This record gives sequence, C-alpha cells and structure tokens, in this order.
Amino acid sequence: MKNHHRLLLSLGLGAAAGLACHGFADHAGLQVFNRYLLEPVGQIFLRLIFMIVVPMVMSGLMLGVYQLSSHHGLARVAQRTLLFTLIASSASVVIGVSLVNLLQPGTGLDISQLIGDDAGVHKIRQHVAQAKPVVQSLLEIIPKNPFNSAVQALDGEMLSLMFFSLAFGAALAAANGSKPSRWLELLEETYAASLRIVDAAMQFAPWAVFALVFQSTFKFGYPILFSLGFYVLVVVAGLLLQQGLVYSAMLRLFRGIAPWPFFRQCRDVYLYAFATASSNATLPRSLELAERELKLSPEVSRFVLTIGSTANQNGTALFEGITVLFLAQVYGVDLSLAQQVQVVLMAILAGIGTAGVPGGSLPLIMILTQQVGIPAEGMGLILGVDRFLDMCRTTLNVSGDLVIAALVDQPRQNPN
Ligand code: DAS
Repeated sequence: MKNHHRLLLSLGLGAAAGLACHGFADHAGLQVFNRYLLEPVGQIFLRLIFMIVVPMVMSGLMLGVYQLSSHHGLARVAQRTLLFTLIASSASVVIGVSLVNLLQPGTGLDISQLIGDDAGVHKIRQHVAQAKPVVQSLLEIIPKNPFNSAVQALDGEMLSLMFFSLAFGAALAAANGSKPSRWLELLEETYAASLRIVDAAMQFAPWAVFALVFQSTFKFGYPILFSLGFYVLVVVAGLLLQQGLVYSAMLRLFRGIAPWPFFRQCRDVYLYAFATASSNATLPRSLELAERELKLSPEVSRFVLTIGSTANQNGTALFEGITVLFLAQVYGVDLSLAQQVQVVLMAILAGIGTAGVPGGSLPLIMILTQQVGIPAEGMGLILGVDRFLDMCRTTLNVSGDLVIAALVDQPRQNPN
C-alpha cells in the first residue's frame, strides 16, 4: 500500500477510534493509553521533522537563490523570473490569508480539551501576547547573529534565518559567478540528505497520524472533523482563485496570452502533478510541454521550470498561509497584524525553500506554526488530509512555473 493510502487509512482509523472513545475521556485506562503510548508516538514523528528543518531550510533557500542569481548569461531571464515569482507568491499568500480570515474554518472549538488544561492554553496565548509591534518584527528579520538564529530557529527565529540564507545564497552567487563552487556541492548534498531524513520520517507518519488524530478526536469529538473538512474546502478555493484570477490576469496583462486555451494545453501536466504530488517528478513533463506545445525557447523554459520546480511554489505558499492561521483559530490564538505579516513573509519565503517532493512543505509548516506559538500537535490535525491537499497545491505550483516560463520567454517572431 502506498504511503499516502496508509496516511488516509490512519486518519480514518484514528478518527474512528478517537470518536468511539470520546464519550469515555475520563476513563483512567484510556488516559494512560493516550498519555504514555500515543503521545510519544506522535512526538517521535514531529521531533524527527524538527530535527532536520534548520539544515533543510538553509540549504534549500541558499540553493534556490543561488541558482536564480548565478546564471549571468541569463541575468535578464533570472531577474524577470524572480519578479514574477514574487508577484505570484505574494498574490497567493494574500488570497490564502484573506480567505481564512474571512471564512474562519478553525473557530468555535473549545481548545482547552486538546491541551488538557487551561494552563496550556494560557501558555500559548501568553506566547502570542508577547507579539511585537510590526516595525520591531520587521527589523528583527535581519539577524544580528545568524548562528543564534539557527540555534533559536524553532523558537521564533526562523524568519531571520531565512533572510540570512537568502542573502548568503545571493552573495555566494555574486562571489562565484558561473565558476564551479564547492559551496554549491555542499549545499546540494546537504539538501539531498535532508530530504532523505524527511522521507524516512514520512515512513513513520501513518503511526503518528493515527496517534495525533486519535488525540484530537478523543478530546474534541465530531466538531474537529467538520472544521477539518471546512479547512480543506478553504485551501482548494484559494488554489482555484490563484489559478483562475491571478495566473489568468498575469498571462493577459504581461504577455497578452489568452489564459483558458493556455491552461487547456497544460492539462496533461496538471494531471501528472496531481497524481504525483511532486513538482520534481513532473518537471520532465513540464519541459516537454513548454518546448513542444507552448513553443517556448528551450534555454528560457529549462531555466525557469527547473528553478521554479523548487523555488517558485505558489500553491505551497498559499496553503501554508491558510494552515498557520487555521491552526491559530483552532487553538484560539488571536494573531496580531504584525504576526500575520510575519506569516505572510514566511509563507512567501517558504515557497522558495520547499522541496518539490510529496510532503515537501511539512517541515516548513511546523516551523511557521511554532513561530507564532501554536503547538506542534496541531500538525496531527492536518497530516491526515495533507496528501490530498499536497496533490492540489503541487498542481498549482507546476501551473505557476509554466505561467512564469511563458511570461519570461521572448515573444516568438511569427515564422510565417
Ligand atoms: N509536494 C510539493 C511539490 O512537489 C509541494 C508541497 O509539499 O507543498 O511542489
């Protein structure tokens, strides 16, 4: 059975078992089972992912910006790619954050049951209550000491670590030019090793999903499942808006391309991206479509699609913005404007550093939620439905790459 089928089965079994036991939440035996067996199982998975986040985010972001800025022969292509990537990513996160604030899929749950005591809720709200004013939050994005940011990344310093990684990656490219770089090899191998560890952790995920979903439904009952369904609908609605509004407008405004015929030409690649939930696995199909069907110039489409498959993931950025705020609503955490701005910035940057593999954004989601004081257990709520959402957001990631390749490409002189 494929891992994502196992995840779905774990979600169902965990939810069914948790709901069946919900009426006996005070039963001592169940509490011991939950506390001393299920909780450690969930924590093992979460800590395996946390363990790898810092090297993965640093190497992923440095690689992404290095590759974008080191092709001096394609400087103009790289600049336009970066510009369109920032436009598309910003639009996607704004859509996501607006939708989740408007529709509030996570409100109305009594969070104290999940944490198990009001002190826990008070701790979360206390953490959020320390939210700094917007200006202070933005200033602190520039780290005084990047090593300290790396050490404190899991305790609120992730955004400054991301900023340092972007700056250092761009500086590496400027210093090296197109000369081969030992740094680049080190970054590529660090990133590859990080993905191996995420893969290994994902093998353990079905057990963790059962444990984490059992805990939520055991304490919450049915309402949490309705919230989860509403959350899935909000993410899918956001992705459709990005595709139908933002990409259509970008194609028309920047290149005068009719969007719907363009999307129809891309449908086979969309299906492949949906089926694989992996931008990297879809890349060969995208390259073939760009050159044969869309008639884009090979040197441009190869550059944009290759870089885009890891550095331009608008679907992921939108999903992360929605997920962090959804979990904040579930935990009753009121995020200040400064914190929502922080979430937007991190989601945009996370869309640059996410791996184009199934579940590539999970480590980053855990960090983003930690950054605003949401307990990692919240991951259990979304892990079970993550694969379906991953298939949807990967499709949008690939669509965004193809749109930007079409925008960056020189208009072809009509041969006849
Ligand atoms: N599955 C990733 C991709 O291939 C996206 C993600 O994990 O968010 O683009």
